[in-house]
Amino acid sequence: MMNSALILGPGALGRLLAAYLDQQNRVALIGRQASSRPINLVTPEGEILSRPVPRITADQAPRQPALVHLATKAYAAQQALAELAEHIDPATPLVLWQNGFQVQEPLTRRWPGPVLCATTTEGAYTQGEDGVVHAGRGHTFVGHLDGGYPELADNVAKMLARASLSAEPCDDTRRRLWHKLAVNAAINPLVARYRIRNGQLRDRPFRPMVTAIIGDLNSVMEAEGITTPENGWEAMIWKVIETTANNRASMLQDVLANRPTERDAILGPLFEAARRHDIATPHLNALWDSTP
Ligand code: KPL
Repeated sequence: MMNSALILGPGALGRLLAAYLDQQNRVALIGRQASSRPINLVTPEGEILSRPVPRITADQAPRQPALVHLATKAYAAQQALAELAEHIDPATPLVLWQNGFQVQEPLTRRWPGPVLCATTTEGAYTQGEDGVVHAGRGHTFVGHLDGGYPELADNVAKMLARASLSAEPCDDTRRRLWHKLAVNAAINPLVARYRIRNGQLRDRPFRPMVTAIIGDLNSVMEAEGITTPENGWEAMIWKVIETTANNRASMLQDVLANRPTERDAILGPLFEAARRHDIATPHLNALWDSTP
């Protein structure tokens, strides 16, 4: 059942998934333009690999794919899926890879087939028309928002792991999404504003800024009842900064490419929660004002 998966969205994450999954499964990458050029993957070890992934447009999609990985930006997800939905079986399982916590809830409720959410700390950026640089190895959790479809989540995690993308199924997806959102809130707006790689956050003058943001995140998460990561927020966030030190975060890539950013999807849910619980978030507010 796991062959012939579709990956919707030819950005950094879509190309990364296509390049890795292609080794074991039949996959196609869907974008605005079809192409017969291979995807060039630069591995974290610096190896350059050419992957002959078919690149198609939505209207060329097979009617019954085994699975669709939705790998677009959060703000583009609903529209991209609506276009693909005209061509595929509505019972097709979906895996949502978006940052933030804006599309997961509505798409899970609206899509007729099973919907899983993936949260990943893989670091990747695009290079030219056909390339992707896998800048930092991360880990992916995959599961349904309410803990449903455990077998499917297990299969998807195994498929990723077989393709050398470290992954595991989870039954606490909501919590994992909030954790990833905290990571993105602490890293992405700052690196986008100062146009730096993730690892530079470890140095002055950025380090105290990250620490202050983590303080605000801590209050919001506590009020929202999100269980703290095993070793605390600081440890989790600094670990991702460490392992993706060489990466240009997705929001920086957006700014450099003059694309809209995922500011709303990442910071929006935090502000909503802060408002609900009447919590002051001065450092997050400043981030909002300074994020494109
Ligand atoms: O998710 C990411 C992103 O770039 O959006 C991190 C984990 C911060 C890696 O850069």
